[in-house]
Amino acid sequence: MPDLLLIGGATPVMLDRLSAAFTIHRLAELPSGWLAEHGDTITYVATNGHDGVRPDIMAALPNLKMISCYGVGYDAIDTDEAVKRGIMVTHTPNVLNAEVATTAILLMLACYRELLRNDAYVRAGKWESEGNPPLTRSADNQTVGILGLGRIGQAIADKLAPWGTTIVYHSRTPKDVSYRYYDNLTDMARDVDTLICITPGGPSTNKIVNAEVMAALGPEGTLINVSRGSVVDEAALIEALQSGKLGWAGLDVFEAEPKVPEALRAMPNVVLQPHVGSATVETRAAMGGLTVDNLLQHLADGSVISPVPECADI
Ligand code: NAP
Ligand code: 8YV
Repeated sequence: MPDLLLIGGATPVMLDRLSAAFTIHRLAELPSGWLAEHGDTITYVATNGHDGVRPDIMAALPNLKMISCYGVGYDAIDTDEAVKRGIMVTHTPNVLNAEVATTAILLMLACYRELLRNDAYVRAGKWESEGNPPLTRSADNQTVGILGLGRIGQAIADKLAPWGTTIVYHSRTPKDVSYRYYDNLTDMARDVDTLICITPGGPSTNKIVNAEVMAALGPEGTLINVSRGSVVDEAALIEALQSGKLGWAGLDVFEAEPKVPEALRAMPNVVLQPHVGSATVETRAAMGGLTVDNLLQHLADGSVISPVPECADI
Protein backbone atom coordinates (compact mmCIF):
# COMPACT_ATOMS: atom_id res chain seq x y z
CA MET A 1 0.00 0.00 0.00
CA PRO A 2 1.28 3.53 -0.73
CA ASP A 3 2.55 5.59 2.21
CA LEU A 4 0.50 8.61 3.29
CA LEU A 5 1.63 11.31 5.68
CA LEU A 6 -1.22 12.58 7.85
CA ILE A 7 -0.68 16.15 9.05
CA GLY A 8 -3.10 17.17 11.80
CA GLY A 9 -6.18 15.16 12.71
CA ALA A 10 -8.73 13.12 10.81
CA THR A 11 -12.16 11.80 11.76
CA PRO A 12 -12.60 8.08 12.54
CA VAL A 13 -14.50 7.62 9.26
CA MET A 14 -11.67 9.23 7.32
CA LEU A 15 -9.11 7.05 9.10
CA ASP A 16 -11.10 3.86 8.38
CA ARG A 17 -11.30 4.65 4.68
CA LEU A 18 -7.70 5.82 4.42
CA SER A 19 -6.23 2.86 6.27
CA ALA A 20 -7.88 0.46 3.81
CA ALA A 21 -5.87 2.00 0.97
CA PHE A 22 -2.76 3.60 2.48
CA THR A 23 -0.14 2.97 5.14
CA ILE A 24 -0.70 6.00 7.37
CA HIS A 25 2.15 7.85 9.07
CA ARG A 26 0.94 10.48 11.51
CA LEU A 27 3.33 13.44 11.50
CA ALA A 28 2.68 14.12 15.19
CA GLU A 29 3.81 10.59 16.13
CA LEU A 30 6.92 10.26 13.94
CA PRO A 31 10.24 9.93 15.76
CA SER A 32 12.66 12.76 15.07
CA GLY A 33 14.71 12.14 11.94
CA TRP A 34 12.06 9.81 10.45
CA LEU A 35 11.24 12.17 7.59
CA ALA A 36 14.90 12.68 6.68
CA GLU A 37 15.39 8.91 6.52
CA HIS A 38 12.06 7.74 5.08
CA GLY A 39 10.56 10.85 3.44
CA ASP A 40 11.18 9.35 -0.01
CA THR A 41 8.57 6.64 0.71
CA ILE A 42 5.73 9.16 1.10
CA THR A 43 3.67 9.69 -2.05
CA TYR A 44 0.47 11.14 -0.52
CA VAL A 45 -0.28 13.78 2.11
CA ALA A 46 -3.58 14.47 3.88
CA THR A 47 -3.64 17.78 5.72
CA ASN A 48 -5.99 20.62 6.62
CA GLY A 49 -6.31 24.33 5.93
CA HIS A 50 -4.67 25.35 9.20
CA ASP A 51 -1.58 23.10 9.20
CA GLY A 52 -1.09 23.01 5.43
CA VAL A 53 2.33 21.60 4.49
CA ARG A 54 5.37 23.38 5.94
CA PRO A 55 8.13 24.07 3.37
CA ASP A 56 10.62 21.85 5.25
CA ILE A 57 8.16 18.95 5.14
CA MET A 58 7.44 19.47 1.46
CA ALA A 59 11.19 19.48 0.81
CA ALA A 60 11.60 16.21 2.74
CA LEU A 61 9.13 14.38 0.44
CA PRO A 62 10.88 14.06 -2.96
CA ASN A 63 8.36 11.53 -4.37
CA LEU A 64 5.19 13.32 -3.29
CA LYS A 65 2.37 13.01 -5.87
CA MET A 66 -0.60 14.56 -4.14
CA ILE A 67 -1.74 16.72 -1.21
CA SER A 68 -5.39 16.51 -0.15
CA CYS A 69 -6.54 19.42 2.01
CA TYR A 70 -9.46 19.06 4.44
CA GLY A 71 -10.76 22.60 3.95
CA VAL A 72 -11.33 25.00 1.07
CA GLY A 73 -8.65 27.57 2.02
CA TYR A 74 -5.17 26.37 1.05
CA ASP A 75 -3.04 29.42 1.82
CA ALA A 76 -0.86 27.22 4.10
CA ILE A 77 0.22 25.12 1.10
CA ASP A 78 2.84 26.45 -1.33
CA THR A 79 1.04 25.82 -4.62
CA ASP A 80 3.80 27.46 -6.70
CA GLU A 81 6.19 24.81 -5.40
CA ALA A 82 3.57 22.08 -5.91
CA VAL A 83 3.00 23.10 -9.54
CA LYS A 84 6.76 23.28 -10.13
CA ARG A 85 7.12 19.72 -8.83
CA GLY A 86 3.97 18.39 -10.54
CA ILE A 87 2.26 17.68 -7.21
CA MET A 88 -1.54 17.67 -7.33
CA VAL A 89 -3.26 19.71 -4.57
CA THR A 90 -6.98 19.23 -3.84
CA HIS A 91 -9.35 20.99 -1.43
CA THR A 92 -13.01 20.86 -0.33
CA PRO A 93 -14.96 23.65 -2.06
CA ASN A 94 -18.78 24.03 -1.97
CA VAL A 95 -19.61 21.37 0.65
CA LEU A 96 -19.07 23.96 3.40
CA ASN A 97 -20.61 27.06 1.76
CA ALA A 98 -23.89 26.99 3.68
CA GLU A 99 -22.24 26.29 7.06
CA VAL A 100 -19.67 29.07 6.83
CA ALA A 101 -22.40 31.43 5.63
CA THR A 102 -24.45 30.52 8.71
CA THR A 103 -21.41 31.26 10.91
CA ALA A 104 -20.96 34.70 9.33
CA ILE A 105 -24.62 35.56 9.87
CA LEU A 106 -24.56 34.12 13.40
CA LEU A 107 -21.72 36.51 14.26
CA MET A 108 -23.49 39.43 12.60
CA LEU A 109 -26.75 38.80 14.45
CA ALA A 110 -24.92 38.30 17.76
CA CYS A 111 -23.28 41.72 17.34
CA TYR A 112 -26.46 43.54 16.33
CA ARG A 113 -28.68 42.01 19.02
CA GLU A 114 -25.96 42.00 21.74
CA LEU A 115 -26.49 38.27 22.28
CA LEU A 116 -23.51 37.84 24.62
CA ARG A 117 -24.28 40.97 26.67
CA ASN A 118 -27.90 39.97 27.15
CA ASP A 119 -27.01 36.36 27.94
CA ALA A 120 -24.59 37.58 30.63
CA TYR A 121 -27.27 39.97 31.90
CA VAL A 122 -29.75 37.15 32.50
CA ARG A 123 -27.14 34.80 33.99
CA ALA A 124 -25.96 37.48 36.44
CA GLY A 125 -29.52 37.97 37.70
CA LYS A 126 -29.53 41.59 36.50
CA TRP A 127 -32.85 41.23 34.65
CA GLU A 128 -34.47 40.64 38.04
CA SER A 129 -32.44 43.21 39.96
CA GLU A 130 -32.06 45.99 37.37
CA GLY A 131 -34.94 45.48 34.92
CA ASN A 132 -34.70 45.42 31.13
CA PRO A 133 -31.28 45.93 29.47
CA PRO A 134 -30.68 48.74 26.92
CA LEU A 135 -32.20 48.33 23.46
CA THR A 136 -30.13 46.82 20.67
CA ARG A 137 -29.86 47.57 16.94
CA SER A 138 -32.03 45.84 14.35
CA ALA A 139 -30.25 43.53 11.93
CA ASP A 140 -33.06 43.99 9.41
CA ASN A 141 -32.74 46.17 6.30
CA GLN A 142 -28.99 46.72 6.64
CA THR A 143 -26.46 47.27 3.86
CA VAL A 144 -23.85 44.53 3.94
CA GLY A 145 -20.60 44.67 1.99
CA ILE A 146 -19.10 41.30 1.13
CA LEU A 147 -15.34 41.26 0.69
CA GLY A 148 -14.87 38.30 -1.67
CA LEU A 149 -18.09 37.35 -3.44
CA GLY A 150 -17.05 33.76 -4.26
CA ARG A 151 -18.76 30.48 -3.38
CA ILE A 152 -19.22 31.27 0.32
CA GLY A 153 -19.76 35.01 -0.22
CA GLN A 154 -22.69 34.20 -2.52
CA ALA A 155 -24.12 31.79 0.07
CA ILE A 156 -23.94 34.59 2.66
CA ALA A 157 -25.75 36.95 0.29
CA ASP A 158 -28.45 34.31 -0.35
CA LYS A 159 -28.95 33.63 3.35
CA LEU A 160 -29.23 37.35 4.15
CA ALA A 161 -32.12 37.88 1.72
CA PRO A 162 -34.88 37.29 4.31
CA TRP A 163 -33.42 40.10 6.44
CA GLY A 164 -34.14 42.61 3.68
CA THR A 165 -30.40 43.18 3.29
CA THR A 166 -28.93 45.29 0.50
CA ILE A 167 -25.84 43.41 -0.69
CA VAL A 168 -22.82 45.11 -2.25
CA TYR A 169 -19.38 43.59 -2.79
CA HIS A 170 -15.70 44.07 -3.49
CA SER A 171 -13.31 41.65 -5.17
CA ARG A 172 -10.53 42.10 -7.72
CA THR A 173 -12.92 41.43 -10.60
CA PRO A 174 -16.67 42.12 -10.93
CA LYS A 175 -18.96 39.09 -10.92
CA ASP A 176 -22.04 38.38 -13.03
CA VAL A 177 -24.51 39.43 -10.32
CA SER A 178 -26.98 42.24 -9.79
CA TYR A 179 -25.33 43.57 -6.58
CA ARG A 180 -23.39 46.82 -6.77
CA TYR A 181 -19.65 46.27 -7.32
CA TYR A 182 -16.98 48.44 -5.67
CA ASP A 183 -13.48 48.38 -7.09
CA ASN A 184 -12.23 50.07 -3.93
CA LEU A 185 -12.63 48.45 -0.50
CA THR A 186 -12.52 51.69 1.52
CA ASP A 187 -15.25 53.22 -0.64
CA MET A 188 -17.43 50.19 -0.03
CA ALA A 189 -16.73 50.24 3.73
CA ARG A 190 -17.88 53.86 3.86
CA ASP A 191 -21.25 52.94 2.32
CA VAL A 192 -22.13 49.83 4.36
CA ASP A 193 -23.35 49.02 7.86
CA THR A 194 -21.53 45.69 8.01
CA LEU A 195 -18.45 44.39 6.23
CA ILE A 196 -18.16 40.59 5.95
CA CYS A 197 -14.71 39.25 4.98
CA ILE A 198 -14.70 35.96 3.08
CA THR A 199 -11.70 36.07 0.74
CA PRO A 200 -8.84 33.56 0.71
CA GLY A 201 -5.79 34.33 2.86
CA GLY A 202 -2.30 34.74 1.41
CA PRO A 203 -0.21 37.66 0.15
CA SER A 204 -2.86 39.33 -2.04
CA THR A 205 -5.26 39.82 0.88
CA ASN A 206 -2.73 40.34 3.68
CA LYS A 207 -4.14 43.02 6.05
CA ILE A 208 -6.32 44.53 3.30
CA VAL A 209 -8.83 45.37 6.01
CA ASN A 210 -6.62 48.06 7.51
CA ALA A 211 -7.11 51.13 9.74
CA GLU A 212 -8.44 53.19 6.82
CA VAL A 213 -11.07 50.57 5.93
CA MET A 214 -12.17 50.26 9.58
CA ALA A 215 -12.42 54.03 10.00
CA ALA A 216 -14.55 54.14 6.85
CA LEU A 217 -16.84 51.47 8.31
CA GLY A 218 -17.18 53.78 11.27
CA PRO A 219 -18.45 53.92 14.87
CA GLU A 220 -21.83 52.40 13.89
CA GLY A 221 -20.17 49.77 11.70
CA THR A 222 -19.74 46.03 12.25
CA LEU A 223 -16.83 43.96 10.95
CA ILE A 224 -17.28 40.20 10.52
CA ASN A 225 -14.25 38.07 9.65
CA VAL A 226 -14.75 34.43 8.66
CA SER A 227 -11.94 34.38 6.07
CA ARG A 228 -8.41 34.24 7.50
CA GLY A 229 -6.88 36.20 10.38
CA SER A 230 -4.28 37.58 7.98
CA VAL A 231 -6.94 39.51 6.03
CA VAL A 232 -7.57 41.94 8.92
CA ASP A 233 -4.86 44.08 10.54
CA GLU A 234 -5.47 42.84 14.10
CA ALA A 235 -3.51 45.62 15.85
CA ALA A 236 -5.47 48.22 13.88
CA LEU A 237 -8.71 46.38 14.69
CA ILE A 238 -7.99 46.52 18.43
CA GLU A 239 -7.17 50.23 18.19
CA ALA A 240 -10.31 50.97 16.16
CA LEU A 241 -12.57 49.10 18.58
CA GLN A 242 -10.93 50.61 21.68
CA SER A 243 -11.11 54.17 20.34
CA GLY A 244 -14.68 53.80 19.07
CA LYS A 245 -13.70 54.34 15.43
CA LEU A 246 -15.31 50.94 14.78
CA GLY A 247 -18.45 49.77 16.57
CA TRP A 248 -18.50 45.96 16.69
CA ALA A 249 -16.55 42.93 15.48
CA GLY A 250 -17.51 39.28 15.06
CA LEU A 251 -14.43 37.14 14.55
CA ASP A 252 -13.99 33.44 13.72
CA VAL A 253 -10.35 33.73 12.62
CA PHE A 254 -7.24 35.40 14.07
CA GLU A 255 -3.70 36.29 13.09
CA ALA A 256 -1.95 33.77 15.39
CA GLU A 257 -4.54 31.06 16.06
CA PRO A 258 -5.21 29.70 18.60
CA LYS A 259 -3.75 32.76 20.33
CA VAL A 260 -6.30 35.57 20.62
CA PRO A 261 -5.09 38.93 21.96
CA GLU A 262 -6.20 39.68 25.52
CA ALA A 263 -7.45 43.09 24.32
CA LEU A 264 -10.00 41.41 22.03
CA ARG A 265 -11.02 38.93 24.73
CA ALA A 266 -11.72 41.81 27.11
CA MET A 267 -13.99 43.85 24.83
CA PRO A 268 -17.78 43.66 25.19
CA ASN A 269 -18.39 44.79 21.61
CA VAL A 270 -16.64 41.75 20.16
CA VAL A 271 -17.99 38.23 19.54
CA LEU A 272 -15.31 35.54 19.31
CA GLN A 273 -15.40 32.04 17.85
CA PRO A 274 -12.49 29.53 17.70
CA HIS A 275 -12.32 29.08 13.88
CA VAL A 276 -15.49 26.99 13.70
CA GLY A 277 -16.93 28.34 10.45
CA SER A 278 -17.40 24.82 9.04
CA ALA A 279 -17.28 22.92 12.31
CA THR A 280 -20.51 20.94 12.42
CA VAL A 281 -20.77 17.16 12.38
CA GLU A 282 -22.60 17.24 9.06
CA THR A 283 -20.30 19.60 7.21
CA ARG A 284 -17.08 18.11 8.56
CA ALA A 285 -18.34 14.67 7.42
CA ALA A 286 -18.85 16.06 3.92
CA MET A 287 -15.41 17.73 3.95
CA GLY A 288 -13.78 14.54 5.22
CA GLY A 289 -15.60 12.51 2.55
CA LEU A 290 -14.33 14.75 -0.25
CA THR A 291 -10.80 14.82 1.19
CA VAL A 292 -10.66 11.01 1.10
CA ASP A 293 -12.52 10.67 -2.23
CA ASN A 294 -9.88 12.85 -3.88
CA LEU A 295 -7.09 10.64 -2.52
CA LEU A 296 -8.75 7.36 -3.49
CA GLN A 297 -9.60 8.57 -6.98
CA HIS A 298 -6.04 9.75 -7.56
CA LEU A 299 -4.78 6.38 -6.37
CA ALA A 300 -7.18 4.56 -8.70
CA ASP A 301 -6.68 6.49 -11.95
CA GLY A 302 -4.56 9.61 -11.36
CA SER A 303 -7.55 11.99 -11.60
CA VAL A 304 -9.13 14.06 -8.79
CA ILE A 305 -12.51 15.63 -8.05
CA SER A 306 -11.65 19.07 -6.72
CA PRO A 307 -8.16 20.36 -7.60
CA VAL A 308 -7.16 23.84 -6.45
CA PRO A 309 -7.26 26.12 -9.54
CA GLU A 310 -3.46 26.33 -9.74
CA CYS A 311 -3.23 22.53 -10.17
CA ALA A 312 -6.17 22.07 -12.56
CA ASP A 313 -3.83 21.22 -15.47
CA ILE A 314 -1.53 18.81 -13.65
P1 NAP B 1 -13.77 31.46 -3.64
O1 NAP B 1 -15.01 30.88 -4.22
O2 NAP B 1 -12.48 31.25 -4.35
O3 NAP B 1 -14.04 33.02 -3.43
C1 NAP B 1 -13.04 33.91 -3.08
C2 NAP B 1 -13.47 35.33 -3.45
O4 NAP B 1 -12.48 36.24 -2.97
C3 NAP B 1 -13.62 35.57 -4.94
O5 NAP B 1 -14.76 36.34 -5.15
C4 NAP B 1 -12.38 36.37 -5.31
O6 NAP B 1 -12.67 37.22 -6.42
C5 NAP B 1 -12.13 37.15 -4.03
N1 NAP B 1 -10.73 37.53 -3.85
C6 NAP B 1 -9.64 36.78 -3.97
N2 NAP B 1 -8.54 37.52 -3.77
C7 NAP B 1 -8.94 38.77 -3.52
C8 NAP B 1 -8.27 39.99 -3.25
N3 NAP B 1 -6.94 40.05 -3.22
N4 NAP B 1 -9.02 41.10 -3.03
C9 NAP B 1 -10.36 41.05 -3.07
N5 NAP B 1 -11.05 39.92 -3.33
C10 NAP B 1 -10.35 38.80 -3.55
O7 NAP B 1 -13.53 30.92 -2.17
P2 NAP B 1 -14.60 30.38 -1.11
O8 NAP B 1 -14.83 28.94 -1.34
O9 NAP B 1 -15.75 31.30 -1.08
O10 NAP B 1 -13.72 30.51 0.24
C11 NAP B 1 -13.19 31.75 0.62
C12 NAP B 1 -12.26 31.63 1.81
O11 NAP B 1 -13.01 31.49 3.00
C13 NAP B 1 -11.31 30.43 1.85
O12 NAP B 1 -10.20 30.59 1.00
C14 NAP B 1 -10.92 30.39 3.31
O13 NAP B 1 -9.80 31.21 3.54
C15 NAP B 1 -12.15 31.00 4.03
N6 NAP B 1 -12.88 29.99 4.80
C16 NAP B 1 -12.97 30.11 6.15
C17 NAP B 1 -13.66 29.16 6.88
C18 NAP B 1 -13.78 29.27 8.36
O14 NAP B 1 -13.91 28.24 9.01
N7 NAP B 1 -13.79 30.46 8.94
C19 NAP B 1 -14.26 28.09 6.25
C20 NAP B 1 -14.16 28.00 4.88
C21 NAP B 1 -13.48 28.96 4.16
P3 NAP B 1 -11.51 37.80 -7.36
O15 NAP B 1 -10.62 36.65 -7.72
O16 NAP B 1 -12.22 38.42 -8.49
O17 NAP B 1 -10.78 38.83 -6.53
C1 8YV C 1 -11.47 24.43 8.37
C2 8YV C 1 -11.43 26.46 6.80
O1 8YV C 1 -11.64 24.73 9.73
O2 8YV C 1 -12.13 25.36 4.84
C3 8YV C 1 -11.42 26.24 5.34
O3 8YV C 1 -10.71 26.99 4.65
O4 8YV C 1 -10.88 27.38 7.30
C4 8YV C 1 -12.19 25.53 7.67
O5 8YV C 1 -13.25 24.95 7.01
C5 8YV C 1 -10.04 24.18 8.17
O6 8YV C 1 -9.65 23.97 6.86
C6 8YV C 1 -9.62 22.96 8.96
O7 8YV C 1 -8.37 23.16 9.39
